Amino acid sequence: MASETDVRAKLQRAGQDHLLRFWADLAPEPQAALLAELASLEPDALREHCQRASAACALAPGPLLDLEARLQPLPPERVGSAVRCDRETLLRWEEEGFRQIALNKVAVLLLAGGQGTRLGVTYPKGMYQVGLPSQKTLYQLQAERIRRVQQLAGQRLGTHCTVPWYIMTSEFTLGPTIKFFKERDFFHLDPTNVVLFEQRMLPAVTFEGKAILERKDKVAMAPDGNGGLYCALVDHQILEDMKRRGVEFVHVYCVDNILVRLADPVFIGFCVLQGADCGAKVVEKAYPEEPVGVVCQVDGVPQVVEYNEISPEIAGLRGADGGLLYNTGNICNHFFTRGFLDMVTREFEPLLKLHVAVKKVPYVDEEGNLVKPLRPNGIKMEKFVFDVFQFAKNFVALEVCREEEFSPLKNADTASSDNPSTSRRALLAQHYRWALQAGAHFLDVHGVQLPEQSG
Ligand code: UD2
Repeated sequence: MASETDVRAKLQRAGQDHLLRFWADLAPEPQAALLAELASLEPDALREHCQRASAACALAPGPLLDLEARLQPLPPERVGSAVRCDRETLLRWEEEGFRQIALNKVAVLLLAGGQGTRLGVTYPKGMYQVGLPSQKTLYQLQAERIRRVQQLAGQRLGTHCTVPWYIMTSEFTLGPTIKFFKERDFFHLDPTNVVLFEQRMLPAVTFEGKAILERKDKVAMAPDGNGGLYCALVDHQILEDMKRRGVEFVHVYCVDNILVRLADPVFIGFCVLQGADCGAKVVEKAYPEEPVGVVCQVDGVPQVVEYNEISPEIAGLRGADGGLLYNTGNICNHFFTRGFLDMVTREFEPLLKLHVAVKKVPYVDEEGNLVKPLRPNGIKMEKFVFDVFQFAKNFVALEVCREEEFSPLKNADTASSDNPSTSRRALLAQHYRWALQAGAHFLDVHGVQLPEQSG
């Protein structure tokens, strides 16, 4: 193990030796823990990270400047619609998707390294249950959908197939997620087909470019954003694992959308038949300020402009038909070929933009007292999963029906939208519609048929 002297010298090189200022106060065990944490930070990378964070924050967090002139909606030839296409086309996409699944060429990859701060839970969001009668959690719903899509593809094509489930976690979510899956017998999935791996963490930094101590013996660290995926794929040899299994297409999605369709055959089939290397599902934005990224073109290249980086003026622009000009809302459902991911990890990852998030980061002050700041005091730097779209040779987007596919759980019930109640209602309404379509009637307690509701 590295000695205190070595670590102190490294930190001095990085201009960060204040991280050891409480060293003399610590007992041997916390000393060892702090040393281990600090030893893992490479001095040049640490110095660069801190300088970059402070410089990027000084520049101008918030709406990107001069965006309006550089922004355009996606050209129509890049966008398909599962809402407006004819039935035959939809069935063709679906058939192709099922075929690829049956051939074991499709995997799903869950981004589950987030901290769920807005929802206010201390455990991974996937373990949350929104109060369904079945009491199922988000993880359970997802696991069951994987089993079902495997079964449907297998039945159609007479094979026995597997959709491996890759789950990216972080220091916060790995341990509890593994425990949760083990205790529930991996929801009857074969554990060898559930691959959990961990993304990297980065220090939170003050506006002056100093890494923050959250305790005398602990640096304030945060996951490096869902775009940390690309480093994590390399760190844990995930693409090699995919190759070994014959996986060619990956459906990447975020943990909190209760309606998510894992390995959605329509989406997979659409992207494969378009010859896409990269794709995104979109829904029509509900209102200009909705917290979803906008899938569009910047300087003629497909990109997502995140909701906190677009100005209200641009978000509110209307087209000739009166609808929002930038109405293709990102629902964090992405399609990548393994080849594309391989290229990104080898060539493009270092070019990914670092996005600045200014947050309230608890810290210890000069006297060693724990402070919970009332105002933002720290910078967290994050990469975004969709920032690789610009490197695609053939990017496509597929519009899907919001009611059927998107109801994210972001907030606690105290907020008016994207909360446990809205998620619960969205799923129950979907099941109600399915039951009606299958010919079911709903009766009241007296056995009288209830009028059909729109959902
Ligand atoms: C995400 C999209 C946004 C919109 C919205 C729809 C990004 C960057 N933004 O915004 O454009 O589509 O979802 O619901 O994708 N995560 C990690 N590691 C991290 C941080 C996050 O795995 O370091 C995961 C997180 O667990 C979640 C997903 O990424 O599954 C999205 O993260 P979020 O909820 O912070 O993103 P949000 O709602 O700001």
